[in-house]
Amino acid sequence: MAHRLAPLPYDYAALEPFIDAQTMQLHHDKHHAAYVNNLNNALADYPDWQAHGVEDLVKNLEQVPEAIRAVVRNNAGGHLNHTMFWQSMAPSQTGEPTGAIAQAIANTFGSFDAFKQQFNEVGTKLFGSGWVWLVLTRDRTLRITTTPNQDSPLTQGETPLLGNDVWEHAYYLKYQNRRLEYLSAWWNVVNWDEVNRRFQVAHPNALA
Ligand code: MN3
Repeated sequence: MAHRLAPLPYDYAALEPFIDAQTMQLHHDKHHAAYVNNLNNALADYPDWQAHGVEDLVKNLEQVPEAIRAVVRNNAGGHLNHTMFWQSMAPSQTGEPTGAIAQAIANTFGSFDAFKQQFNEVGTKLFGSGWVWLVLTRDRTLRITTTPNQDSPLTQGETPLLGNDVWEHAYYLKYQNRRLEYLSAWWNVVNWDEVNRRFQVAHPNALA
């Protein structure tokens, strides 16, 4: 059972002017596709591992055969992270969180503006390629964290609720070296309905 690249849930140009169509096309059709292909190639000689979903793979990396563990870590992680990333964005958003996650963010970080500022700062300071995340920890608190490369917070037992890709391929065509400008613009396309859905699954008892 091979892993598949799902189509983008919107047009390449749907997130303009915040993320440009050419970046979206290359990012999805080339970068994400490569993670999927590399993962399938790595698993080709390991039929017992082909039925595992990507979440399962990144949660149980230590059990993956050592010969393919690094490739699976990078490419199952890349496939999972990008699938979440596309779903975490949408056109015509308000730029403001709603529902239970809005309340939880305000309770944890003081305000949405304070949260955004902290998230942008952490994303700006991340050295090299990686992701900045809002996660739900094991003890069900919200936390901003980063992972290097294509690592998933799931490997550390934390549940990713929202993540931004700060690899240069995610923004360089439009923003060049101005990562903070990209991080700041990105809030305009965050799909808070999807973040709330994930929050609900991860923490069904959170107060609305
Ligand atoms: Mn990427």
